[in-house]
Amino acid sequence: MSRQYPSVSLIGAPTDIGAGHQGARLGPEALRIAGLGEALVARGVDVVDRGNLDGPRNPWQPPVDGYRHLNEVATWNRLVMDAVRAELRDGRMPILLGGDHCLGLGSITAVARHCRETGKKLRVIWLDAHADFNTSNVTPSGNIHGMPVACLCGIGPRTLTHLDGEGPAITPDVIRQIGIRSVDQGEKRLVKEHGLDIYDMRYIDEVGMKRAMAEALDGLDADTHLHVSFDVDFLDPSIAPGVGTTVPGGPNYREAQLVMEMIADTGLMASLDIVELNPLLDKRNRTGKLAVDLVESLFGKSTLMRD
Ligand code: NNH
Ligand code: MN
Ligand code: MN
Ligand code: MN
Repeated sequence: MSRQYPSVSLIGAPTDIGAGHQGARLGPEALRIAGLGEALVARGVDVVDRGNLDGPRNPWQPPVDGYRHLNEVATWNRLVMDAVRAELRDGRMPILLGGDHCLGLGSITAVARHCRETGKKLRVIWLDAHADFNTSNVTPSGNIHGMPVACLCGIGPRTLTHLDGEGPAITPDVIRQIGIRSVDQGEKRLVKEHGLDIYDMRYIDEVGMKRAMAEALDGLDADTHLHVSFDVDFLDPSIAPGVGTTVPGGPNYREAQLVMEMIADTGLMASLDIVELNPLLDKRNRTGKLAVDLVESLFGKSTLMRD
């Protein structure tokens, strides 16, 4: 028999408020059409689709003081935080359907709070081509989807670093970043300064995905809440073209599967973000379907005889 998973709630956050391309706001529908809910039901998971959150539209303005759409980003993230928090309080597993990656801020702020309240340890696995550790001083774009990790660690504007009225959600030691291959100039200095644990593509080339993931997942125990923040641009663009910021040289299909399978093997994943899918840049929802395929593996689909 397969492992028991907690009940899942799908939460759509249809916005590209933090991105430099429009189209990620269509991500939740593309994931639904690709069969995300049905695929989880087929895995024996109880799934409820909560529908979409309703936040401000994208005014498509240039950055102001190094931030594009700061107020709208804060509003969307508060909505996400409250929705994720409600599901966790109910003992359910929230799956955030983005939307761009600025929403990881709201999602993980809620998860971190839940962990403080329940005495759980938190580990965040951040699957991405980018480190998302920019600040208004160093960002090349002003796009806040390049800043959520810094904000979560308390580096950023107070509206974002204190989203729930409390202090920064996490410290850098909570995070493991996998697949990184595009870090901006000033961002490089910041990630070093703050000691971020980054398994970049160079390291993965050298030691292999298996060892990189084993290290990233080291030290977990039954009291750990594992949060996975899956930026679809983590994947190599040859298999996942439907994202706004493609970076060549990402994990191939098998490497990506291995990542998901090794996470599934821990049995500890308790919340998930799927972000940055941009159906307008995709080919026949291919990237959406691939994302669903990989999420199925997060729920144990391709793991034989280990349940
Ligand atoms: N680092 C770039 C920036 O801050 C790109 C960020 N884009 C992302 N991050 N998709 O995951 O503008
Ligand atoms: Mn819980
Ligand atoms: Mn990202
Ligand atoms: Mn990215």
